Amino acid sequence: MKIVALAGGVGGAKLAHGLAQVLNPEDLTIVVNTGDDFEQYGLYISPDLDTVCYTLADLANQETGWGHKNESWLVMEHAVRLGGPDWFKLGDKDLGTHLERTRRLNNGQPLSKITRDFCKAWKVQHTILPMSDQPVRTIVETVGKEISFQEYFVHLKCEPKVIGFHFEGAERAEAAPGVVEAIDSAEAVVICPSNPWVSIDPILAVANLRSAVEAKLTIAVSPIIGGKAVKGPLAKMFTELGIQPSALAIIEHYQNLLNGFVLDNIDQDLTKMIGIPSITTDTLMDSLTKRAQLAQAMLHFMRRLL
Ligand code: FO1
Repeated sequence: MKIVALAGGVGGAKLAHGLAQVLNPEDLTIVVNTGDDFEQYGLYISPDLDTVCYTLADLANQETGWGHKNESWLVMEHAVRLGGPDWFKLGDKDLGTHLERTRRLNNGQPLSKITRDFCKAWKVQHTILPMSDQPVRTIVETVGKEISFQEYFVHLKCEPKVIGFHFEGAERAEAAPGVVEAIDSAEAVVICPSNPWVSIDPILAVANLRSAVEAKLTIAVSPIIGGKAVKGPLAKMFTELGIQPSALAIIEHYQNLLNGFVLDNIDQDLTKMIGIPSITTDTLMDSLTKRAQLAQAMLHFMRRLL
């Protein structure tokens, strides 16, 4: 069964990894959010692409979910000692990725080709695509000012009160080569348990992507379990936007896009309030095996709906 997964952040990377464990390379394409991308030390950094690639390559830091495992921090230490910014931690191995990506981008190579070459080098067999080769930047609208995603998420530790989001460049950005084709030829689309506002909405904002997904059987996994986010500011964002954080709020958010929904077992009581087919299972991916088990449960669910 050919699947396209939309992913961003650590939760997205974990389910993408689970799907990669149970699907052949030709049956899975992962489309990744690039709205978090930004520049630091003159380097182009693409955190969600790196988080997904490192995770599938078994290179990811297991504690944080982002950056390399067994990392060293010598370059950053010296740069900070000279007065460089210290709030966005860049490990030595990770800097190798940013140096080479920046070099290639400066030579005019598109992000999608760079990602393909990096995946080959990292022995990632499944296809990982940025949502677009053109820049899209997630802007977090907070009381009194608009801030870039990393400024909000890392530098300000998600403290500012959120009032909205927008995605600079999305209206001009085209889907990266192969993205629409992968969705069109897939049996189903999986929306990973990523933050809908800042990890999935930027992908759906890129030209033709929402309409391409709408034409497909689409299943989402709730990133909210028992009213709480597994990781990150999602529940806080919902509350600040006047929305009760719950798996039901996720279904509301995606409106008519979903044909099926996957909740955690502890949200069993919510299923009677859901108007679309749903299943409950263990959605907390706190082990490699559980990533594959969730992916397997989703494939069974999809086969029932197809
Ligand atoms: N997240 C943090 O909370 N603190 C960091 O210092 C940090 C550094 C970092 C470096 C490379 C990278 O690929 C990701 C990094 N992240 C860090 C995560 C990043 O903020 C991502 O955008 C989140 O994972 C959400 O997608």
